Parts: sequence; structure tokens; C-alpha cells
Amino acid sequence: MGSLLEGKTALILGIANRWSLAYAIGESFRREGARLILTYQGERQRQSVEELAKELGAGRTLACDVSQDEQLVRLAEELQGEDLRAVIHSIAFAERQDLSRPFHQTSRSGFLLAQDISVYSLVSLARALSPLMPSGGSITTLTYLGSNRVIPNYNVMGVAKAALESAVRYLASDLGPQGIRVNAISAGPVKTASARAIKDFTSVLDFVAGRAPLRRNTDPAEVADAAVFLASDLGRGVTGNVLYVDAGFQIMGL
Ligand code: 0WD
Repeated sequence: MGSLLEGKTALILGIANRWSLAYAIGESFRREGARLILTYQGERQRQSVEELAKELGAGRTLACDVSQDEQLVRLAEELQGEDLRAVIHSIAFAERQDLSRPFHQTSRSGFLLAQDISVYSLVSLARALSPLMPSGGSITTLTYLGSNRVIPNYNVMGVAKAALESAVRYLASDLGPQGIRVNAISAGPVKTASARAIKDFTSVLDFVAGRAPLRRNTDPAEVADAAVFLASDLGRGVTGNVLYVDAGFQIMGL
């Protein structure tokens, strides 16, 4: 048991199941002494997230579908009086058909949906939650290499991740004077429910394991420990950054 986050309250959005990157982050945050608050997307996920919350020793579990403005307002109301020190935004969504057909066939509605859930949610959460971070703190989101390289079938989500990484920089500039740091972790591919929606995802895992400098895929625990670093005082000088935790794959040309 470490103490890098001892006494700090952390809000984690995006735990869907035990394979979610956000769940691994919850485990690492707990190990380091954080007090956890989790959210669930809707009634459908409520019970399962409450069970996962028990496993993680999380004190509170609150509803938050980021596509609903009124739920963000309610979340902020329910968190009144908390001194949030860390927020994890581990949320993305795109229509399955937009993760398999050619990118130029993306519909307007599919494009806007991916931007709304995967990017605008970070902006709206930063607005709703920054007043609850009076002592300063850290907001961390999850991104992927498909933001600046073409990854087959990642398509509309790659464009969303490019916008997300840009949003991180603008938010870091806005909130820095309040002592709030905003960063992204660019994780290597991990087999989660979201990743399975991407056509031929298993071949991406095989390719990366063969080419990455460390000759293996990314362990969710490695992503989680990087999130601890960013949320802790060890990361106090880091903001507006994209930190790659991908066994080094992003440096390779061929
Ligand atoms: O290879 C991977 N798995 C990588 C994931 C590599 C690099 C980055 N990422 C990113 C994802 O793009 C995402 O931003 O990490 C983040 C977390 O993704 P994950 O852990 O891979 O996937 P998952 O366990 O599915 O969690 C994403 C969750 C949703 O899960 P489902 O499976 O139900 O779609 O995002 C949440 C939901 O819990 N989510 C929402 N939460 C609130 N409101 C909403 C919403 N409207 N939509 C999705």
C-alpha cells in the first residue's frame, strides 16, 4: 500500500466493468490511499458499478450520463462540499458502424455523437467540476495514437481523439491559474468492451506486440500507475500534456 494519493478525493467516470481502464485506475488509486467516488452511465449499469464500487472500497456511486446536461448539473450538486483533487475522464463512444466502414462514409450524426460523448464531455465536466476543486488538482483523460496516425477502422474516433488532445491543451491553459492541471494518457491498445467495437482490433494487438520497443502490449495497471503519477504531487509540474503509456509503440516509423 502506497500513500501517493493519501487523503485525496478522486472522482472516476467510465467504469463499465472489471476490464475498463478506469477500473484499473481505481485499483491503483485505492492502493495509494485515495478516497474514491465513481459514476455510472445509466440505470442499466447502476447495479454492476455499485458492485465494482464495493470491490474498490469507493464511498459513493453517482449517476452521470455525460450526454445529459442536467445530469452534470446534478452531479455537481451532489458533490457540493467535496474537495475533489483528481478527476478521471475515461469515456468515449462511437457508432459501431463508424468503426468498420471507410471513414469518408461517416454520417453527420455519427461524427457529432463521437465528438459529443468523447470530447465535449471533458469540456463540460471541467466546467462543472472545477469549482469543486478549490485546492487545485488534476483532471486526466484517456486518448489513443489514432489521434495523429491513421489506425485502420479507428476512423471517427481518431478525429475525436485529436479534438480531445487539443481540448486538453485549451483546458490546461484555462484552469492552470486555479492550480488545476489537465492531461491525457495515450494508452496502447487494451482489450476492453469499447475496443472490441473496432473491427479487426485483435490484429492491432498482435501488430503492436510484435513492433513495440518493449515487444508486448500495454498492461492496464501501467496506465493506472501513470494516472497516479499525474494525479499525485509527483506530477505537479505537468499540465497540457499527452503521456504515452504504450510499450513505446508510438516512436516507431516502420
Ligand atoms: O485500447 C483501449 N481500450 C484504449 C482505450 C486505448 C487508448 C485509449 N482508450 C480510451 C477510450 O477511448 C476511452 O476514452 O480509454 C477510455 C476508456 O475506454 P475502455 O476502458 O477501453 O472502455 P470501456 O470499459 O468500454 O469504458 C468506456 C465507458 C463506457 O463503457 P461502455 O462499454 O458501456 O460503452 O465509457 C462510458 C461507459 O461506461 N460511457 C459513458 N459514460 C457516461 N456517459 C457514456 C455516457 N454517455 N458513453 C460511454
